[in-house]
Amino acid sequence: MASEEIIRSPDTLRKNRIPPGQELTIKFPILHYGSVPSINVSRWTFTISGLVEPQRKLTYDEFQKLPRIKVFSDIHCVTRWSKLDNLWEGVSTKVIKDLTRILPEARFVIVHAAPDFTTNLTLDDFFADDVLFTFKHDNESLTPEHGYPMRLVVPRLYFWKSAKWVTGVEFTAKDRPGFWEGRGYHNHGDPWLEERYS
Ligand SMILES: Nc1nc2c(c(=O)[nH]1)N[C@H]1C(S)=C(S)[C@@H](COP(=O)(O)O)O[C@H]1N2
Ligand SMILES: [Mo]
Repeated sequence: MASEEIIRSPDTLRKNRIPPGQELTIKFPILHYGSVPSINVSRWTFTISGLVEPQRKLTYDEFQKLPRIKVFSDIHCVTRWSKLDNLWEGVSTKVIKDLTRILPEARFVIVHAAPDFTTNLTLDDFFADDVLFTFKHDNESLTPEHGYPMRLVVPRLYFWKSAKWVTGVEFTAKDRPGFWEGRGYHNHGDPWLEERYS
């Protein structure tokens, strides 16, 4: 049942779905720093660290067995392209709460990804209903360029927060700018407020 349910990201219900300064594309551009990592799922792990008790490390098989959701969302890249009508399938970030206990001091999440990538989110942004760790885009397995085997999707923020090749999440009391946030991108990144650079 749960796997059939599609969560609609609220921005897809707007009358005008293109945020200010954005242009529509039907392509799916590829953007990242460094080269595409080739990931062997038999060695892939997902680590939950920081202000959690206990710390957890899941194998690919363990992660695959977690309950699944589907999310329908739009993509808004800070380089000004938007791509509407994307279907994702994977694990809701809320499932983390069933895997460990998040300590009350935790207020932020640092998402860790290959190769040496991080991005930071508040707990509210990370645990929003439409945020997921996805294996699929439009019913197809993610390609290596788009994050195989797994990426985060944060539909309500610019796409740089949607880390590809995710390796884990770290809960922290203090905010810590991630890779792009430390290189001039906005700390939050709401496309409707044009939070592009800081
Ligand atoms: N691991 C990793 N994830 C990343 C990035 C990166 O450099 N490394 N770049 C981000 C940026 S800036 C964008 S716009 C999107 C692009 O995703 P796409 O290549 O699937 O379109 O990935 C995001 N996730
Ligand atoms: Mo980007």
